[in-house]
Amino acid sequence: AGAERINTEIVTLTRFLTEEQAKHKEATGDFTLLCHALQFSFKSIAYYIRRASLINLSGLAGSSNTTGDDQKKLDVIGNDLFVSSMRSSGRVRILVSEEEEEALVFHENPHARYAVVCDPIDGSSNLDAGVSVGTIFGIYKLAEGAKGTKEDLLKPGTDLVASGFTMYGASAQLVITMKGGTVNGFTMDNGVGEFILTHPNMIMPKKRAIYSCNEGNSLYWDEPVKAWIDSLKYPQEEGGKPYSSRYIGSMVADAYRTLLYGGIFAYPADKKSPKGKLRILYECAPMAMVFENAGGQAVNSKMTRMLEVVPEHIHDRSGIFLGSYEEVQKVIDIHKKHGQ
Ligand code: P6P
Repeated sequence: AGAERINTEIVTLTRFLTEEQAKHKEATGDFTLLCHALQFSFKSIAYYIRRASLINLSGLAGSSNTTGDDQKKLDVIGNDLFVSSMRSSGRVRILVSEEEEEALVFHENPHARYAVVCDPIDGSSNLDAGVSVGTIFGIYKLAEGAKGTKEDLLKPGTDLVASGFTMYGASAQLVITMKGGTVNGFTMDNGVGEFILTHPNMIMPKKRAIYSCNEGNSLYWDEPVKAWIDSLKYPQEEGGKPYSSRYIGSMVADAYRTLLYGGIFAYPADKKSPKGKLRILYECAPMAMVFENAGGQAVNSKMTRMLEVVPEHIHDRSGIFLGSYEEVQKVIDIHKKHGQ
């Protein structure tokens, strides 16, 4: 009596997925099994990232990926782990990865009904500096009779059935959301080898004076973007205070902070990257769904709702403004003022 009672109401990701499945009477369990394979790949990737410096996994793999980015050894290992986990789940028909030029069609899973898009290790250029990197993923359900070709994936993010990311920071943090659902954050407990629900029903602050972008690109920005940034740095309203700048250069880390604290992350399309830098399928759309389900919003450089943007090819890029509802609204309003 009187002893500190420990919290025995522990919700693991495994239990969370079981309870989610129970809400859908028509569920076959395929989605649940796919998510178990997903969580296994996060655990495996986390293991190698933590040991990278110990077993000489840092540094370049001496190869480059589909778009000429130098591949780190961990990029290759992360991709191989992810591909193997998705293939062996038996529930994935087709997989698009930043590290694979072509979509991978799993002929051994001819009746599988899901397609997965992913960036196995996003932000890996920061790895050797110990910066948090992450895996970004999205899950699409294939239409009846789909042939399982990459065209099945040239869809708007509104078709996503689930999306999220895992950030490999002090501990592995998984954020996942289902279509029309809430956003839930899980923290990896290495002691029991489970993701534990630590951030149920994440709701973003409506506004927060933090902006996150690479101002080293200012020279290339168009007028509305420059006007927006200046309005944050040199507030015109009486008593207005300048925003804080926070930029890590790893999308998952910048996105996770923005989701928790509020504010806005931006990677605008500009004169140097006219289509933007970040990829629609496995960076922009999955993040946009998480942020919308947490009460925020996400638009591209034309101020189109990010989830309605359809990629022209599987590695297509886009500008993106992602964050608290009112912070993104400021960008939209300034673009309207500039006639865009
Ligand atoms: P820059 C990392 O290389 C990445 O793909 C994202 O994770 C990150 O947000 C962005 O590029 C950083 O780009 O041009 O600021 O280095």
